[in-house]
Amino acid sequence: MRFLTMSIGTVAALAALGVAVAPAVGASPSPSASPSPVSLSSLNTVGQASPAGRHCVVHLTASKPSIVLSSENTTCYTTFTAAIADATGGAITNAPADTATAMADSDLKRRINALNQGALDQTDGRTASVRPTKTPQPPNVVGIEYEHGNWGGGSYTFQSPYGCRKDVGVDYEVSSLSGWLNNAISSYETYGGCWVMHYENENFKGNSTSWEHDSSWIGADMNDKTSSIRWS
Ligand SMILES: [Ca+2]
Ligand SMILES: [Ca+2]
Repeated sequence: MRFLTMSIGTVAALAALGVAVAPAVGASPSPSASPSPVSLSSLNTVGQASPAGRHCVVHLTASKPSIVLSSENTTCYTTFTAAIADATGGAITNAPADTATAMADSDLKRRINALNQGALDQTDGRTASVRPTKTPQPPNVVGIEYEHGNWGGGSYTFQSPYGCRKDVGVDYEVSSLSGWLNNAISSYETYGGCWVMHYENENFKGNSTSWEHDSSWIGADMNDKTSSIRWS
């Protein structure tokens, strides 16, 4: 059961921003299944039929742990396989092409979590050994957000330099979603020892979920309403 923080006042209708961009700069792995990123402008907005290219990766950085989704930090692909290859820095290139199949793969989850050094034990949701890296290591994943329930449909994978740390209140946050992800999230997962909280409005306002690891269904109160997210 989730605790809901009731908002006071009128909730402003948040239009999908329809970001029009070129593919993000940078070397992304190019698995054969989907070598080319697609621009955010080619993706649909909420309520339209799902086109190809709905699997996006958001690149969070230590220097900017709080972001607004934009072309500067987001790259989208036609398959989940390609998105996970990007998000893991090329460490995992054989994730299933669709999310529902991928999330039924417990070994895939283990491998994603293994990116976070020493972070395999999530029994208490935390790991003592997760901390800023001293030496270069592969990118981590803090969470994946899904368009539909049961981890289906399009996806947004949030890549980070390291997982969530015990001594940090909020490790990463997105203050404003955009494109099709805004008001579309129906299920989610976390990795790297992170918990996630979803908020109805931008800037962490309005109703919210509680801090959770994952959910196959965000619940009727928050379904297709999330506009900002925090990981801790
Ligand atoms: Ca949805
Ligand atoms: Ca919203």
